Amino acid sequence: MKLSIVPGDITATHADAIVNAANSTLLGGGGVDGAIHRRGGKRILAECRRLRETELPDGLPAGRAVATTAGDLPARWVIHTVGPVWAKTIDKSDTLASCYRESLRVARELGARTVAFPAISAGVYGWPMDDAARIAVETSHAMADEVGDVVEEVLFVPFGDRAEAAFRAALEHLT
Ligand code: AR6
Repeated sequence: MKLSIVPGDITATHADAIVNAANSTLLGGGGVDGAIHRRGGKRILAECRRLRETELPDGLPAGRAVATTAGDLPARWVIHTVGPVWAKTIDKSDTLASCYRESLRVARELGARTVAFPAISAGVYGWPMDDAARIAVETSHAMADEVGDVVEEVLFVPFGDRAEAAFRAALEHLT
């Protein structure tokens, strides 16, 4: 399983599945979530609403992942996951790692060969970028044995120079 860095806007990234840094309501928000719903059109929100009415009446808990259509995006699926809100006194690293693990498990079940991730929790939710990038890269790398029979490539999509530098450093640190 290859790990790559493709900086820019994830809504323009060509991948089988694009991961959304959503919130528990699944009903939209700002940041990457807002961009995905804006560019992906109404079908994504319609499926999110259906999920809320059926299997997720209380919303999607942090660390879990669920898929919908990608609507008008250049992808087949959007995988919605909810990152933890960063907190100084509580270590929620395993919840953030779980976002990557669960998203990749969903991707494998769907048959997605390429999966694009934003820097989950590193925006509105306040996670320090270097640490967010390290968790993203290390966790995805560790999933290769479990999902690599289907998922051929994981694309990290840092938004801005600071995020790109963090992801490049995290990837270099692996090898
Ligand atoms: N493409 C790629 N990355 C982006 C894009 C984009 N178009 N737009 C922003 N980013 P955030 P979170 C980066 O805040 O911290 C929403 O309101 C951004 O610069 O989108 O997990 C949800 O509804 C940052 O590096 O997600 C939740 O309420 C990274 O994506 C809450 O924000 C994540 O920033 C989730 O917060």
